Amino acid sequence: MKRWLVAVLLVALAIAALAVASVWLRGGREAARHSAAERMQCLPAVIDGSPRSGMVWVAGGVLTMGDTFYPEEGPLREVSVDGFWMDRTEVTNAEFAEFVAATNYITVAERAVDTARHPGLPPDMQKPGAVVFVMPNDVNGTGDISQWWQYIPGANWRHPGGPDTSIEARENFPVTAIAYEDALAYARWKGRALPTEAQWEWAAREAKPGAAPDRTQPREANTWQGLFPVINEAEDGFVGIAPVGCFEPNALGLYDMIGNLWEWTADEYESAPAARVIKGGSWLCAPNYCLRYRPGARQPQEEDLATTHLGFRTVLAAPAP
Ligand SMILES: [Ca+2]
Ligand SMILES: [Ca+2]
Repeated sequence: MKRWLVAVLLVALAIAALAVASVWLRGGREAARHSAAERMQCLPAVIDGSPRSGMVWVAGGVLTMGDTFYPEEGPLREVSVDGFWMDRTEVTNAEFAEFVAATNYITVAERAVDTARHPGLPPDMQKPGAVVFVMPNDVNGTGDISQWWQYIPGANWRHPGGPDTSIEARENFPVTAIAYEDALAYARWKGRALPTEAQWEWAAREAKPGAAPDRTQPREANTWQGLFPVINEAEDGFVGIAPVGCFEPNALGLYDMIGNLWEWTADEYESAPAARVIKGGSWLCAPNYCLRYRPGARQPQEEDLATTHLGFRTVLAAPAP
C-alpha cells in the first residue's frame, strides 16, 4: 500500500474515533441534537381525529402559585384548579396554517396598525410587522432591550424573521408572531380556550402541590446558555427556536412548558394596561438575564404586539379520561 494512502486512512480512522468519543461523552440524546445541522422535527404529529387530539389530562388540585425570585412573582398564594386537558406541545406552524386555511384569518401582525390606539409611533412601527430578536455584536448593559429587539415591518407568522424569511419546512416549529387575539381566535376555532395563569402554572408544576422552587437552568428545555445576548453557546443543541417536543416531556407528558417559546395565558396582567400574563420563559432566557425558566415566573405582554419569542397552547374543559 502506498505511504500516502496509509496516512489518509490513519487520519480518517482518527476522525471516526474522535466522533465516536464525542457521541459517547455527550450522551446519545444530546449528541443527536448536535449531529444534525438543524433538526426540523422531533415528535411525530398526533392526528387521531378526536376533539382531544394531541392533548393530555391535567388532574385538578391546590397549587401554591408564584415564586419569590422577581418581585412580580409574589406573594405566594394557594389557588385551586379543576382538572382540564392541555395541548402537549406549543401550537405549531402546521396547526396554525390549518386554522388560517379554514377561516382565512388574518393575524394582527398582518393588519394595518391602529395608530389611533398607539399615537406617536415611529414610521416603521406604523407598518404591519412584529418584534424580532436580532443578536447584537456588542451591548452596553442589558437595560435597553432595543439593542436586541427590532420591530421589522413585514414580519409575521409566515415570515417570522421579516419579509425575506419563511416557514417553509418548519411545519413542526411552534408558531410565533401571534398576538393575543390571534391565539384566542385559534383556540375558539378548536372549541378550546387559552389556559389561565393558574392552569398553566399547575400544569408546569406537573400537578404536584408544594414543589420546591428550583432556580437552576433546566437541562431539558430550550433556553440560552452563555452570556445573553452576545454569546449563545447553544449547549442544548438549539441556537434558535426548536421544533416542538425535542426535550423530555414533564411528568404529565407536556413538552416545552419551560423554554422554547413563552406562552400566552388568558389572564390580564394586573399592573399593565392591555397586557396579558405570559409564562414559561423562552430560548432567550439565560442565567444572566431573564431567569424566568421557572413555573412561577411571569411577564406582561402587550396584547397586540407580535413577537418572535412567544407562542401559545390551548386547554379544554372536558371530563377526565
Ligand atoms: Ca438554546
Ligand atoms: Ca414554552
